[in-house]
This record gives sequence, structure tokens and C-alpha cells, in this order.
Amino acid sequence: MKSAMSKVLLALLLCQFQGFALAQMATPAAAGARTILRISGLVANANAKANPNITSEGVLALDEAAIDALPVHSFTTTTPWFKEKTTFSGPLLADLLDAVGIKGTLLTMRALNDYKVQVPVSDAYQYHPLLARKINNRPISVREKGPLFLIYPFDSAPELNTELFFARSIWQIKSIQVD
Ligand SMILES: Nc1nc2c(c(=O)[nH]1)N[C@H]1C(S)=C(S)[C@@H](COP(=O)(O)O)O[C@H]1N2
Ligand SMILES: [Mo]
Repeated sequence: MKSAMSKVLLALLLCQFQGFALAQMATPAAAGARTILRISGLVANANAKANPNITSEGVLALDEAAIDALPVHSFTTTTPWFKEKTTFSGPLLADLLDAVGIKGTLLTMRALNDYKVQVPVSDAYQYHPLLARKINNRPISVREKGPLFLIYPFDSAPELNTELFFARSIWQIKSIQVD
């Protein structure tokens, strides 16, 4: 009885959280705001009609403000790309996936240079990679692998310091297909 009650409460809380996140994402883009990330496929779009960020093709188009409305996290790690330990900050991939309400298990991420890589959704919750928006506290230009760089906390688990996860660390991300 008690646990059924707390399950209901938890469900209500989760709905509220998702509603809140979606409401934030549904803020109309500022005039001239540029889409930096498109999310397609198995994305909850029950709110499609109410959400101005969903295009006619059912693709969720997010501008910088929508991305930057998510909580910012950071970590410092060694990487193959920088000589020194480097601090990355930005939203957790997991928070983005929760906010847009994805339903699938596999992400296909594409970069501006058409590099493409598949990332299991489970990575987001197991390893807490982030979509870096800043490196050492400075915004990342496209030339420096911005505007979004999926980065894992490589030093936090030995299996992360491998080619598999370096290859999943895609920079200049432009789109995510959810399957
Ligand atoms: N946007 C983008 N991200 C990318 C790549 C790329 O070509 N473009 N290469 C991937 C691969 S295959 C690896 S192993 C790592 C390291 O790439 P590098 O050795 O070219 O720096 O980055 C990954 N992320
Ligand atoms: Mo690679």
C-alpha cells in the first residue's frame, strides 16, 4: 500500500519534471535563433502541435537557448585531443534525452563533417557523458570541435579509455536519430 502510493507519487513527479523540461524546450525560438541540433526518430512528440520546435517532418529542432536551458555539469579528464587534463561543461546527454522524451535504445549521431557514429542510449545513464558547450570554461567554436562535443569522463572507468569510446566522442554534432 505504502509502496504503491510512493510509486504514484514518483510517477507524478516524473511527469512534472518532463512537463517542465518540455515546457522549457517549447519556448519559442528567439527571432533569428539558429537550430544547432536536430533530433529525429523515436522522440515523444505527443506535444508536437504545442511545441514550436517540432518541424513539419516531426523533427525536434533545438537552438542554443534550448540546449543551454538544461542544467550544466562539468568534469575534468585526460583525452586523446588535448595535451593537458581538460575541463568540459555542458548538459548531460541523459538530461537531453529525458527532456525530449526519447523512446529508443540506439542513437545515430551525425557531425557537420558527416562523421557518423552509433551510441547506445544506455551509455548516457551508465557513463554520464556530456554534450560539451565549453572547454576550460570557454565556449567552443565550430573550428574547435563545437558547438556540441559528446565527451565521456574517460578517467572515471578503465573501459572508457579505449578506441570504442574515443570513436563515440563525436564533435560538431548536428543531429541525433533515435531508433
Ligand atoms: N566530428 C567528428 N568526430 C569524430 C571523428 C571525426 O572524424 N569527426 N573521429 C572519431 C574517431 S574514429 C576517433 S577514434 C576519435 C579520435 O579521432 P582523431 O584521432 O581523428 O582525433 O574521434 C571521433 N570523433
Ligand atoms: Mo577511430
